[in-house]
Amino acid sequence: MKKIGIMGGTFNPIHNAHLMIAQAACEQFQLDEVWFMPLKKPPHKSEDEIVSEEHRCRMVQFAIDGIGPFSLSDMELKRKGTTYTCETLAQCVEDYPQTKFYFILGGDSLKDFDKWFCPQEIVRLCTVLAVSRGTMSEDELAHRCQELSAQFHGDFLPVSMPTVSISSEEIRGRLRRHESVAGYVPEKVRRYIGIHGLYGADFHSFAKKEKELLADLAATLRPERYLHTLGVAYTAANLAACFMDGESDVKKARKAGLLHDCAKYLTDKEMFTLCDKYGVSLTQCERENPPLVHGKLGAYLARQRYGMKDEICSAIDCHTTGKPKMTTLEKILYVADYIEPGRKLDCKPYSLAEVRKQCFSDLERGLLMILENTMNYLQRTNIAIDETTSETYDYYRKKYDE
Ligand code: DGI
Ligand code: FE
Ligand code: FE
Repeated sequence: MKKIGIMGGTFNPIHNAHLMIAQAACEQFQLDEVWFMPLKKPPHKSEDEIVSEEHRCRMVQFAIDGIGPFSLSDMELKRKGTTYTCETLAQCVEDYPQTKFYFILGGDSLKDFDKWFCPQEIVRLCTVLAVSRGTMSEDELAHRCQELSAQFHGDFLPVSMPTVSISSEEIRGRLRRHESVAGYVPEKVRRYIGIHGLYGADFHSFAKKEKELLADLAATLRPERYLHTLGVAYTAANLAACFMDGESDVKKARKAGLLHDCAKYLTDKEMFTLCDKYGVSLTQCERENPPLVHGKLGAYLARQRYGMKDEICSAIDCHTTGKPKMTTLEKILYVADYIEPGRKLDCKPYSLAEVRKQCFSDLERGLLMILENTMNYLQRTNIAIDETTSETYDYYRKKYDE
């Protein structure tokens, strides 16, 4: 029988003690998995106190990234209306037969467990693992577990943990006072908080060195997007080695690749807000089609926050739509975005294999194939074609036909 631990919490923000608790529960009860389950914002708390579900989920994802048995569960967030733990657990039990569930509970919740909604139901559905967070000694915890087990006719088992007095509240306080939270939260979470300026944190000053740049990107882009970014950087560098002059061009192409989707860490709403804030003007078509916006905003961020030069910024600016009369670097970025090794695209009429070969023998011919595929895709899927996309296609089609 599979054993799954559930850690419910607001995770506002998630921190290292949460990870240690999950790890201790995992080891001491041989759990196969631990699900981190963010809970909804109670209606009486304000947005300042509890950041959005999206931010909390992304921080959890970054915190557990690479830790095999840990995963994010949006089960509670997906439920409609007011939710109660006992109902979510009942759903788990129903959805996952042949599984034993362990509900991991921190010391303070343990004190007023009897005031929870339907505590008997929770106990009937799963074993409760109780963790003391410094407020109770091991003996007191064991005693409290016995009391609760007797009172609710269920299993309450203590998890032993070294005392770590980190709390989300303390972290928010530190951030408000612009103190460092290094060591309190995983590094990616720390960067994420800084880049988004959450909890009144100092807005992160963006990195210039490549190592820092990579760390920033890894902490903000979703993992697939980060891998795509590395693929584009790698491909762009190789294309530059083929079609440009020297070492410095290869470096430029690599930087352009790394930063080309740097605005993709934002939601559509956040992108529009930042464009307004920074005075990045958008066309009507861009307002109606958010996927078009990240190039322009990315170029702005590349210049203002990462200190990139014009050549690189203009390549980022037009990497989604292209434009007539592109420079070699602009063509390289546009093409690399399409053919990087991790891409899985709906490619018609030219297959990705064909396009890749062509790009490395004749860059402009490859570019035209991609434009043709893109026009074909946009028409088939009924997506509004941006003026610049069709102008670019017409321009290179005509140039090639001549
Ligand atoms: O950011 P990536 O996913 O790596 O790739 P990209 O920058 O080429 O963006 C691809 C997205 O842009 C995809 O969702 C289709 C969209 N797109 C590209 N050209 C046009 C377009 N969307 C509209 N509405 N019109 C276009 O002409
Ligand atoms: Fe892009
Ligand atoms: Fe891209």
